Amino acid sequence: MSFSFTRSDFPADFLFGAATAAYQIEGHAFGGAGASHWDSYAATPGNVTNADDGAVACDHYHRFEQDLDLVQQGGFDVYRFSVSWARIMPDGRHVNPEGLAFYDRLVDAIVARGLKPYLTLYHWDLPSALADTGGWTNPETADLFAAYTRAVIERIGDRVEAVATINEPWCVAWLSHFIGAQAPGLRDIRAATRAMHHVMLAHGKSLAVMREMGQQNLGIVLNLADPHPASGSTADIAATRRMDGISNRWFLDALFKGAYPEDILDALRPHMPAGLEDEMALISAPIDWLGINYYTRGIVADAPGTPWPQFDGVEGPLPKTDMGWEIYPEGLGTLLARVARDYTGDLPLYVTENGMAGDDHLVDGVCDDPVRLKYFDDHLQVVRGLIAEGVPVKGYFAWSLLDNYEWSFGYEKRFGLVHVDYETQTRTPKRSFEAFRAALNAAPRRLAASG
Ligand code: GCO
Repeated sequence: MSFSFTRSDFPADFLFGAATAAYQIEGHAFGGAGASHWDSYAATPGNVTNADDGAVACDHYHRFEQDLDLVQQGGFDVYRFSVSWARIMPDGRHVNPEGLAFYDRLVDAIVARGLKPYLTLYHWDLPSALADTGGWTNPETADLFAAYTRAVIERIGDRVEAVATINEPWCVAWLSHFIGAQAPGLRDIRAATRAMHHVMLAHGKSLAVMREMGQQNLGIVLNLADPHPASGSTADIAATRRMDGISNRWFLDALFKGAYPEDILDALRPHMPAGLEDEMALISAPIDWLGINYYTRGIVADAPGTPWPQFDGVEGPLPKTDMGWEIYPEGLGTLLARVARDYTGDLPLYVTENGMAGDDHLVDGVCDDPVRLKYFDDHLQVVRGLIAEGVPVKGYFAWSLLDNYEWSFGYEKRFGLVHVDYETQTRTPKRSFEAFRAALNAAPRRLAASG
């Protein structure tokens, strides 16, 4: 099986990438990294499947050369990766030279393969020492994030093509402090509210530091929901608006309108830090691109009799991935078109993550994943349609290069283009990887600007 497109069906400057994140692949036990709040979250019974943690993960720390060879062989233009705060600053404040040296080698190895490095500064792995002082509920974390940004950019900023400050602020704040499904696993509206602001403040402060340093091509990565009411009832429609407010408008309005949406702010205000209005100019400073991670849609029903925000997610009827997420490529189209129309205009948009977990198995050395292959194909056809309509989508990143540590789901969920045998650390490209390899190598590769 192959894709229904090749590289030449996309604009000449369209970028294809593969994405990963530090804690999910590196092996946090190596290289003098400090404890991450994911280590303690995973060590607490009931939080993570099999109590798996990221201590070894894919051992990318020792195998990154081989992993980058795969990105290159797949025909990708770009490699999206994150750096770990706790590896670079084990106590969140002071540099571990071994940590920075690792990323220095990594970026050199990316560039040496003619790939563009797309750096994410924060992909969820807060140093435990900062969790001890309140983590994202403490505004000091935003200041420390700015200092960390400076240390990273001083060392590798000269070679990275683009930088994202924060990956998925909704997950960092709401999922982790209100729903309690990711580290630190809190379920507290005041903690969640503060985190919802401080994570955006951290973005603003980090951005300001990078602007001052002259770093180019700066953005942020949001995971946006494509919300659908469970029925046509007024109550379900209103519930869907609340969900949209927390998941989408909170971040988009802050970034592009300089104010949080009034309907959500009204509900959260009693828990908000004072003086936040003064910080909105920093948060809404112009960015150069917006990344959007998209996996599925959300179906929302009113939940009468429960406290605000008074809604529940409802299971939909469509075929689902191994995560139980409906496969709904149309949602990517609706979402990106909406963002461009209502918020970003001509600003370049990137699909910074898209992919699915499958029940993947190696049989005679082959990992056949037809559902994933079709998933990628269908979503990339939606991207083609968007481009044809004039939506400025400039690139697409498959999540993920490797099977990896899927957070609360441990190693049980496999999102990779490449299968990982965690006993032997053997990498086996899946059929979906081969489809990318065929489609992306079908036309001559453009020379990367940096190499
Ligand atoms: C994200 C997550 C990834 C997940 C992926 C699949 O950015 O969404 O950070 O790390 O692995 O989304 O759930």
